[in-house]
Amino acid sequence: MRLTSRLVLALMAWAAAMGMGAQTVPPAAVVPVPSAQQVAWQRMETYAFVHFGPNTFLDQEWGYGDADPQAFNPTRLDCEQWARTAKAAGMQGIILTAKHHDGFCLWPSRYTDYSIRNTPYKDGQGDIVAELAAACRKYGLKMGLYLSPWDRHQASYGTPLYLEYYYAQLEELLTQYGPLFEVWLDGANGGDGWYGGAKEKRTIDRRTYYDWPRGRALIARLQPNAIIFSDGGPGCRWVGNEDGHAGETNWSLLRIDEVYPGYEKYQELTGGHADGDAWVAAECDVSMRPGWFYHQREDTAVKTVDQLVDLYYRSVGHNATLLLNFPVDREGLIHPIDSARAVAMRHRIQAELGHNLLAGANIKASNARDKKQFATRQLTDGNPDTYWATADGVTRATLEFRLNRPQRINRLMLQEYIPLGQRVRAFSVEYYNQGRWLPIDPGEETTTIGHKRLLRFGTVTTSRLRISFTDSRGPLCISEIGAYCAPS
Ligand code: FUL
Ligand code: CA
Repeated sequence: MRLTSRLVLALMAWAAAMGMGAQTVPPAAVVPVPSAQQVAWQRMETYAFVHFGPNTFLDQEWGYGDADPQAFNPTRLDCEQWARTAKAAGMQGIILTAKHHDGFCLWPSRYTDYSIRNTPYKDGQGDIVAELAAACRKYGLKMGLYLSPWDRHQASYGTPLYLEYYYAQLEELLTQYGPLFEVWLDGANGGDGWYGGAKEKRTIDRRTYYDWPRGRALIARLQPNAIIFSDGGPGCRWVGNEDGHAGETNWSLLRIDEVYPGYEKYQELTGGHADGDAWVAAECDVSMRPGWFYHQREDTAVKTVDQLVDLYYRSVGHNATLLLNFPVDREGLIHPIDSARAVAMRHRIQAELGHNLLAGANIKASNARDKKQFATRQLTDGNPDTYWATADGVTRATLEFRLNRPQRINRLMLQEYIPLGQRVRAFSVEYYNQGRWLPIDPGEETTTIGHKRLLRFGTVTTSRLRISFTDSRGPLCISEIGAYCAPS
């Protein structure tokens, strides 16, 4: 007994000597917090979307549901080419439209004839979902699937019977193709369609018709790691536009009970709800071309590398993920213009953000939780799981970076340690020039950070940078900071 208490005293003295009188326990979480799956999902940052189906062959965006399956005839389809393109573009996964609104299935579903089974492709023996799953495995990519709730082919659409059909198909997709990282539930719902020949307009109640609690439970049971995308999550949310950008202020939080697939207050989805009670980060879905499906006339309208890089800054750099769509062409391939641009986008981003000028800089913090576990050097170690934190009750702080020599700087990256919640509400950046601190103006609000915030600004030359966090929902937990010089 006496020995133990002496040991404890000795340990306490040692800890005090080591400067560990400070708090060594992590800050308490600021709720809501993401699940481990949501954190892993957000760290994927960019992944590909593929829209492909009868629309590709009929030059349409929204098939009416009456297309002849014989029209679907890709002659050189190669899911490995899609996977190689995504990989070369630095993407982490691919989400495929297994069924779009026209109701046509790219896998041989047991529950309908309106599928690949009745097409010339591989004489009806093909299964593009399976082919993509194999290609993703081969190239180390994750796979996600889009199963349109709206089905303009099915006669039963609008009745309770359709739900049995829809969920039976979802179950096929959830069980036959290995792990899925995301299940995409589109918000476009109801309207006119073929509906088994009825050719009429059918409107459904977007809040209640699909019985989403049932769908969520099914996904949770069969693919517990899959993130469910919809306007209101629960895994991740639509960002409220199809242009590829999230709000400058972007909370990964949502008042989840207010939002449902088909929600129309788009702006709220762009920035989230600062007072949200659920973690539902934003995903920016956008196409390489004006349309989601391939149209030859759009070969001249593929987004430029400049546009794509801009979108990266405004999606990933605004605390969202980037889901970039490739309209696969009639041969069944990603068009060479699209793949070249996507790969060039990645190279440009690497050139702009590849070399952190703050690595090795001396960092002075106005407050640190302790000198070891939450020390400032965690800010530039390249590890998203280590972070600098302030003491309990400290929600304002400054960080000053001193470089060995003056550097040209025109990009800044900040990351919060989101497993403990999204905290920062406001910050500002300054640089030191001839004896005084001058503001850096990125031309956008410097409010939220979240998983990642990227700022672009005119080049400054300095050896000192200062970041002031001026408002936060709790003690600061910052995992990484980087400064860069993008070539002009
Ligand atoms: C929308 C759909 O209506 C489009 O056709 C496309 O699939 C896009 C990603 O989602 O809501
Ligand atoms: Ca770190």
